[in-house]
Amino acid sequence: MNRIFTLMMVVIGVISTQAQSIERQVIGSAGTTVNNGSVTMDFTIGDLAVTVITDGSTKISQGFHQGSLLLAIKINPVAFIQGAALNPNNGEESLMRDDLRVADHIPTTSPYADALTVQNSVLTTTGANAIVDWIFVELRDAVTNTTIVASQSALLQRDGDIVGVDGVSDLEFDLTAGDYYVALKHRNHLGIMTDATVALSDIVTTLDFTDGSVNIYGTNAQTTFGMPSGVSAMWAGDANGDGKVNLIGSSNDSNTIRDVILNDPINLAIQFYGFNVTGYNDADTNLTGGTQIIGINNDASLVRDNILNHPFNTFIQFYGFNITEQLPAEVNRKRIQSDIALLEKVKALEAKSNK
Ligand SMILES: [Ca+2]
Ligand SMILES: [Ca+2]
Ligand SMILES: [Ca+2]
Repeated sequence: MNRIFTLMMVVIGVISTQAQSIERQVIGSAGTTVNNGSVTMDFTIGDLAVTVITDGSTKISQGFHQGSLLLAIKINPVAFIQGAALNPNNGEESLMRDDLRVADHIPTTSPYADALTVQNSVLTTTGANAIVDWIFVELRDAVTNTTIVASQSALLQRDGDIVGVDGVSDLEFDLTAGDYYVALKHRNHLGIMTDATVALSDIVTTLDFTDGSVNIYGTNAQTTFGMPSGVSAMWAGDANGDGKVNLIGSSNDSNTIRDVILNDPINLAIQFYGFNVTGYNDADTNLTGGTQIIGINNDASLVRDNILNHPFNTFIQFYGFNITEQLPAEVNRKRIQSDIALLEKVKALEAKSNK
């Protein structure tokens, strides 16, 4: 109590000192720390001049203290991943399948870089809000759309809602309100991005990528093949995650699926093409919980069917066709940078001629 009282006296002392000085009462535009012997004073952005006094073990706050300038952005993206939407459960044609969840194959740690985790209890939810798989959400810079400003792993529900790791909440990003591109990625589906920036704020923004209400970057970035009427989905079949779906040629997805089957420890000696590798595997393109190359609805036939049903290939039916992920490429970023450099040169020339 004595120490607090002493500190209170210091605070009062500081206040009375400052009360005589008008300039010290302004709201600070920058932060700093003043250390005066055993007492430290903190000034942060937006604070009145007197904020925190501490002797190392006790802290007293004085005046308006602004903890953070950031308001979380909230979004509710809605998307379908084709692999989980094909061959829906009877009577649930408008929902994706949750075979991975039912078979207990969804890892509690995200397969994406941030390695977020989900509680097992979240994966017990059934019905429309049951979890289909992990998905990855990016917010990109409004000027340079290859620059990822923020990203996070999220959970995809059977009805397409993309939610936080609690399985129900809107996604939150610690960013100031503003315009961003929103991109979605999945480990064996082709990623997609909004064609334009979206104004995001702490009031939740719903972005439905399935119903045409959001224009999507690129050409045929999504597919309607095998989907319910009026629903677009992210292309399935990128078993090796290289941003392409292809059946023949080097690094094709069909070979990846075959290799997973032939290299499975249980199948290594027998090399049985009909072997079913169960578990969470990127080669399981239709998310059944098993990777197969022969038999009905096998994972390689989905790759083939997608290639033959791409709008650019339905007429020719070329097996060597590649479906390419429609996300802005590095080349675009370089082009923007060179455009900026050119613009600066023009501005410099204009400034010269105006002299
Ligand atoms: Ca839902
Ligand atoms: Ca691929
Ligand atoms: Ca499968």
